[in-house]
Amino acid sequence: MPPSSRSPTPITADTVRSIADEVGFDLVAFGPADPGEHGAHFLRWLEAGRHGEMRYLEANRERALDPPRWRAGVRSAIALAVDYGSPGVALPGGGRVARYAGGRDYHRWLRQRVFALRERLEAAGVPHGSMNGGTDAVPVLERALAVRAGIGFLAKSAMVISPTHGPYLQLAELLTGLDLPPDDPATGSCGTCTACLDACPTGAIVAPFEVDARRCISYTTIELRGAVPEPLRAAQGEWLFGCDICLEVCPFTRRSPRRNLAGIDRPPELRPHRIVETWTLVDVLAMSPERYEAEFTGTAMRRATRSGLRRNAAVVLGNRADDAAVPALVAALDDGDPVVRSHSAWALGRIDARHPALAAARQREPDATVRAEIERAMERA
Ligand code: B12
Ligand code: SF4
Ligand code: SF4
Repeated sequence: MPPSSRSPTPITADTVRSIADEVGFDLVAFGPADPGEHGAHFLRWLEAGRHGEMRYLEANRERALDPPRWRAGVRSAIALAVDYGSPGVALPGGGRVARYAGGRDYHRWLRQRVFALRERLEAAGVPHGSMNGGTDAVPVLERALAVRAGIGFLAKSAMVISPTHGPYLQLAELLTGLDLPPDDPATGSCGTCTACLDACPTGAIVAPFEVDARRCISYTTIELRGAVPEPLRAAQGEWLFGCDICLEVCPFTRRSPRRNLAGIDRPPELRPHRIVETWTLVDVLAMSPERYEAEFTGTAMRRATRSGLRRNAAVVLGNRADDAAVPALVAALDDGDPVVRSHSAWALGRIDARHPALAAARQREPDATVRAEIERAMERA
């Protein structure tokens, strides 16, 4: 049956809402299945190169602008969100992790909820194969769909902020051929506030509503492979994975019902992972491929890769300038990964630029890029 002949809707909007609630979504709203006026902004952003090396965004461009290319016949988006607010996530002894990545990988459990919603709707009469959805790793502009459905308003930090739940929202969506009645736009706005623009340590929020990913710590610690640009390393501060500063300073953060829930009081999928409860930055820097596979599987932190996580750990150790990290950084100057060697040299240079291990490493270093990094580290003396 072609999608256009599916009206009237086989189930009511209230039924969809109550199923979404039952499968575990905190917010649900209906809106158009396309990004509308957000599409032009996305194109300008891509053309300005603000996506850096995230080539998948270019590759998905057509489907993001025109979701029926992803699933024929879709008309309405069921926009969904889960509040993941928490008091903050840090390794013992230092090294912060963005809240969204502190527990089990949300891509898995949230996608399962989207699929559960889809199955329940199919059982209720919505034709099989007429819906498509997911979270994050989907070729749609999730913020655009969420804003258009009324989950929240578009904030100057580029976050979608719910007037009732704040910015700590994981977004998901199910695109359908149903004619669901659109919800009203969310109330609220940033008004005259500029707290996130002022607080962003790298100036990544280049204008209200616009983030240059190349400067964003979330990009440099998660998506970027290879070296973190030197001028951004000090600004990375304590962040081992991701960054929450533009959310933490936001007055709407107070609206998150889960923001003060710690440990066992949290829903199981949002509880802190054993890595963030027991590992140190030195453990991350020194982890073997086997330990990485055994421990990071099932976490969102895996996105950064073993090399990226070890690189990030070196940067944070350098920023902390803790003498206790020196033996681990010295050992890492002999690592097989040139990215780890170069960032460890940078970190050691910040703690003790006269350390004899730097001069010795320069002598034996086979990689010209790493050698140059060691020399810059020694010049700080
Ligand atoms: C690529 C990406 C990133 C990149 C680029 C982010 C960016 N702001 O551009 C990087 C790696 C930097 C990143 C960082 C983060 N991300 Co991210 N990211 C994505 C991803 C995969 C694609 C987003 C994208 O296409 N960006 C390109 C820009 C142009 O589009 P956009 O961010 O959607 O912004 C829209 C609006 O800004 C709008 N717009 C902007 N200006 C204007 C002006 C007008 C007039 C109009 C009409 C529209 C408009 O146009 C854009 C398109 O709709 C989405 C998942 C998805 N599939 O959508 C998650 C997603 C956006 N990220 C998310 C999160 C949680 C984060 C972090 C908080 C993670 C962290 N703690 O480290 C940070 C926040 C940084 C920030 N302030 O944005 C959530 C956002 C949830 C929310 N409440 O908004 C998403 C939706 C993932 C999810 N499923 O939950 N992310
Ligand atoms: S996530 Fe951090 S670096 Fe990125 S825009 Fe927000 S405050 Fe800036
Ligand atoms: S900190 Fe202020 S300007 Fe930034 S998103 Fe929150 S309300 Fe908007």
